[in-house]
Amino acid sequence: MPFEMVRNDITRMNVDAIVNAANRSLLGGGGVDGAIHRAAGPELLEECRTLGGCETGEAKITKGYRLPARYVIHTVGPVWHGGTNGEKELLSACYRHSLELAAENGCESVAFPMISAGAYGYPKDQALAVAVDAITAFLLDHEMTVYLVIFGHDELITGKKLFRDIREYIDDIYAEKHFHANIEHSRRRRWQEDEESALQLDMEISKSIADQACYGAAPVPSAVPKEAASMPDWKELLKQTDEGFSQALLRLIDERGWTDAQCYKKANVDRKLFSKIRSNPDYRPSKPTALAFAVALELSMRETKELLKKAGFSLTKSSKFDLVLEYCINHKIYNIYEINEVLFRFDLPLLGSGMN
Ligand code: AR6
Repeated sequence: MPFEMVRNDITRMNVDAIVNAANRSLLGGGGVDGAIHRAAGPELLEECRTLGGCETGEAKITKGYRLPARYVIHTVGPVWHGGTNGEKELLSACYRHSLELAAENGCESVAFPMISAGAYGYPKDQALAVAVDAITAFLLDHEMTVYLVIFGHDELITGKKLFRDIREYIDDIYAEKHFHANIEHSRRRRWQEDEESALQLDMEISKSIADQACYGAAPVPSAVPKEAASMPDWKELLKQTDEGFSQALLRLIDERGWTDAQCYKKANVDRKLFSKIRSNPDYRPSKPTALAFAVALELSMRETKELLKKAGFSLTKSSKFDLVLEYCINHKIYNIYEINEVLFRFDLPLLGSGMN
């Protein structure tokens, strides 16, 4: 996955470079800075002494010494003074400069802590938003795997509106499930019936097309509802029913006139995995990957279900993950990073995929 949020201690990250939220002296301190120096050993401080400090918003690189990471990139975040002193631009510059330095040094994977979000007092939600924007902007024209490491479970407690709305939505559904078992039961039956009538419709459409192939122009079967009768091109529909996930995906990309890169970047899927999907018509993605493409392509709920079906999946009301996706797609929230932030807060799998 090109961009991923993870819960971890950054000193344990097995990546090419980890980023340190340092101070301008670069001579160590508390928080993540202290943890990195302790884990890397005294040689790190020795090398830092040779660097002559670092300005706010800039970045410098050293070796990683005893850390699993090859390099440490030291950046200095802004101290929060209320948000009117250029804090956002400076924080964004920290991410950009660190990533540029990582690219110059051939790093393919980099892990960041939430710079400035501890001792420097930057409000966590805002710090997170700046981090996500800066990292995803960089990834638009670079191939790299970037982790944003969230430390501890209390990090993102407040949550923004979208998270609260979705939590409410899920709570409502769960409450209904627990306290109105009968309603739930009849709902289930209705979904089942919907599914059955959809299946019935599929069968009738297929039969009609088969008739058309045998006897020429076929009339619309009388049992097919009006909406189905106005469907554009039945032959096309059957062709689409037959195509696999990979073919469907490539067709949808073509229909939009997009390049592959526009699509896989929007889907938070890495280039290597996309090449694999492109070259293998039988490729079966994981559910989060299939959904990542549905979101990137801004599919409707119905189109999403069709695409998922081609990968062998469906959406259910009893899965929190599915409910988050259902809410977002129904509300036309197609920013994958925004959705991933919500999934992350719920401790659910994130959308997108990589080869590793
Ligand atoms: N792994 C990942 N994230 C961590 C870890 C860890 N081991 N430890 C803390 N964090 P802070 P700042 C998170 O205070 O706000 C230092 O003394 C932490 O929860 O380390 O940029 C420097 O020398 C928070 O979300 O850095 C500077 O003087 C984030 O890392 C000053 O603090 C940053 O918190 C820099 O302050």
